[in-house]
Amino acid sequence: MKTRAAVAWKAGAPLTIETIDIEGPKAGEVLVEVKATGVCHTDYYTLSGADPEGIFPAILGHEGAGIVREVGAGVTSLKPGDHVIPLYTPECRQCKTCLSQRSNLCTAIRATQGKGLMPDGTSRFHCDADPVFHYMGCSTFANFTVLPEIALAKVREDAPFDKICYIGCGVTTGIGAVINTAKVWPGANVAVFGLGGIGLNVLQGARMVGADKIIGIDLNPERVAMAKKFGMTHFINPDEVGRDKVVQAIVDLTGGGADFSFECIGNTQVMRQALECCHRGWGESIIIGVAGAGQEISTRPFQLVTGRVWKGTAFGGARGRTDVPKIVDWYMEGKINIDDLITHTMPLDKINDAFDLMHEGKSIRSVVVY
Ligand code: NAD
Ligand code: AHE
Ligand code: ZN
Repeated sequence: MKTRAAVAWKAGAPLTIETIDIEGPKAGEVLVEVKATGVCHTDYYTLSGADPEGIFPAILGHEGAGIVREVGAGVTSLKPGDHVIPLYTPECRQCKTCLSQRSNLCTAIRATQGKGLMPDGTSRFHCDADPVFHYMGCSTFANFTVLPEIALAKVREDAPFDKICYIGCGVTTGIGAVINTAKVWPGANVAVFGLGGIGLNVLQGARMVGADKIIGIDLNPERVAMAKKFGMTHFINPDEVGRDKVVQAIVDLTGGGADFSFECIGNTQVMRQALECCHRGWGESIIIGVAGAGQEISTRPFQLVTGRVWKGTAFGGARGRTDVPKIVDWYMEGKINIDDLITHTMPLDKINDAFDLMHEGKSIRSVVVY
């Protein structure tokens, strides 16, 4: 069959809307009609050419929601009509990592996923007989896409696609980083670097678990009003206090350092600040931001010797098939706010506007509605 899709032909070039061929689902696979997709900073990161795994041509997008239209042989947990959220971190429940219960980084299909291919080593997308690569196993910038069964979370049918698509990455990453990865405790002091689509969800996660001071750090002063709404108690603009004084400002505000910090930008200099603003003896810094090819982090080992901890998180440590349906419930029960973070919606043919709005600092999340 055919599908409309926004194709990334090469690094740095705008996406173009094409009608391309999509094969039906093979064994263990599912055809999904994507109803809505968010545009995450990571989509831009890969499009920019900074992603060592970036391959072109590809159909980007990994923050979607939609409806199952067809299932391949052997699929037992999903049927046509089910509402689903694609998972770039699948949950096979059988690999060593899934069985360990120590990490969400399921290994069942990671190797082929990183090469832009389905688990059998081929692509379901073609344009003029040439393969077009999948992205993060999701490719939600296509109206129809194919995913392995283990990479789909089944969700309730009364939840609006144009809001819950954001649970496919940003919401779960931010809130999950607080709850699953850091395990922030009530009364903790928290510092959040970068108040975009991820950082604002870290704020609301920190407020949910009862953090005390929740300090937001961003270069964009226009983020303050939204950040306060999502739980920020104090704001630091590095351009106002001086970029080399941010760490001291946080240490002063918290009486010794943050119990937890989160880097939600992808800037390795800021990652260092996020570690060094943590409390001596126990402060933990969680890296969420994704840095470009070849970039490295550094600090004095003394920072770790004296008890600070550096960690990272992917998809907020969430086990997608288990946790994502629960987060959809939280949204439907009014426990978390998604609506205010979706600042822009657009049809697929305006998808490049979403990247422009991101760069201009005007959007939190743009959502493409098919
Ligand atoms: P975004 O563009 O919406 O937000 C980034 C924010 O950082 C903006 O508010 C911007 O003003 C601010 N900023 C930029 N440079 C800054 C600096 N030097 N100091 C302070 N603030 C600065 O991006 P997003 O969608 O929130 O994504 C944030 C990062 O998280 C990206 O690197 C993205 O790739 C990554 N990410 C990681 C995961 C994961 O699972 N680990 C999941 C989703 C996104
Ligand atoms: N491909 C990059 C790494 C990109 C990356 O870290 N991705 C995050 C999700 S970002 C979502 O917006 C992730 O989950 N990583 C774990 C994984 O297995 O990919 C690179 O550096 O090669
Ligand atoms: Zn993302």
